[in-house]
Amino acid sequence: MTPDPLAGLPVVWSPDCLRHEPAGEVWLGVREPGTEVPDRGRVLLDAVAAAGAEIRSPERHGRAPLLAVHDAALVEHLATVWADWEAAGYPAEHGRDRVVPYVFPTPGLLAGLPMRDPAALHGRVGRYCYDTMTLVGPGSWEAIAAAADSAVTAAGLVAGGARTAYALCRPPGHHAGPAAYGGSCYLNNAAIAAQALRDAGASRVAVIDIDAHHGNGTQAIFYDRGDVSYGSVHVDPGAGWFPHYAGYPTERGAGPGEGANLNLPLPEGTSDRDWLAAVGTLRDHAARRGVDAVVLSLGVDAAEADPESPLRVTADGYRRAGELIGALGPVVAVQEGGYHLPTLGSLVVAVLAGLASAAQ
Ligand code: SP5
Ligand code: ZN
Repeated sequence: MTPDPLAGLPVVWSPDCLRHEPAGEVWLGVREPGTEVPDRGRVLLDAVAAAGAEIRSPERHGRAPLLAVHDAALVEHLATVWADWEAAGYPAEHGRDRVVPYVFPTPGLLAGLPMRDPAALHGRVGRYCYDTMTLVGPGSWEAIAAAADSAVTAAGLVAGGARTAYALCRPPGHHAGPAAYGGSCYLNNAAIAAQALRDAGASRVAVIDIDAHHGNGTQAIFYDRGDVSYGSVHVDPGAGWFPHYAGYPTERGAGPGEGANLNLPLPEGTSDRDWLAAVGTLRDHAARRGVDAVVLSLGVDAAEADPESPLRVTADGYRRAGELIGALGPVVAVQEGGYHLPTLGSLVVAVLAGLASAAQ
């Protein structure tokens, strides 16, 4: 590899992305340290800077790009819930230093009744959240907004002619749907970037998701649309993996989006050969539909050493995935998962180097 494999590659980064400190996740009733930690941002920044990338700050884009893919009520909830939680005095109670819901208005609870807006904040916080692993604390909103701004800024660079741009953002986004957050995700940065590309004039956008988990939020946002396709390779939810309820191959899109959604679940233990074959299938699917710009949901948690998935992709596999996807067209890469701090930086650099070499 050349000494500066990412020379000149624009990377959009805000230190505000460090301000989200979930301080754990409640997993099967027990608060554990959690893996979506601020150090992920620091490690990634060090790695791309050492590889010669050009670091720049996001512009502030306000709420419009968020509201283009999310319900206003979800955005308002995320922007205000921590202040409300604090004002209501919960943090002073033992262990209640983060927002964690306890009641979720599932279809079974509502049983046909209309949705309510409960009076108690602790009743209301389950309304937009679907798990116990996605905590909100002081600084979370600043990071969530900075991550979305980074994605929009990276999309703007590509819309303006850059062949590749990378939004180095956290918290990640691909599990966040139109009106729901979970899976360590709050707003869907990749979907926001894809819609920003559409609004900047790209007629056909392909979202390609190589995070180890299915991006149920991105799928939901674009499920009935033909202008933004979604393809994902991920560990098989049918074999017991998050997000459990989505990511099956029978989910192919609806209405004008029929056939635009492609899920390729893989068994535990899958390594480079079969994983890259699936990435190639995603590329072919996007190419067949026609693509003006690509959004790459860039999670590297399918790596061998990652604690959150049983896939076994190597750094070389990631570089080759970058080459495959970079050949499709201009790419906005948006950071998703990837949790093994010692290798995280080199894995993301490998993908970005593959994208950059395909763009030559
Ligand atoms: C963006 C992203 O990669 N989100 C991944 C969310 C999946 N989290 C599933 C968590 C399952 C519990 N983790 C077990 C850790 C064992 N202590
Ligand atoms: Zn993941």
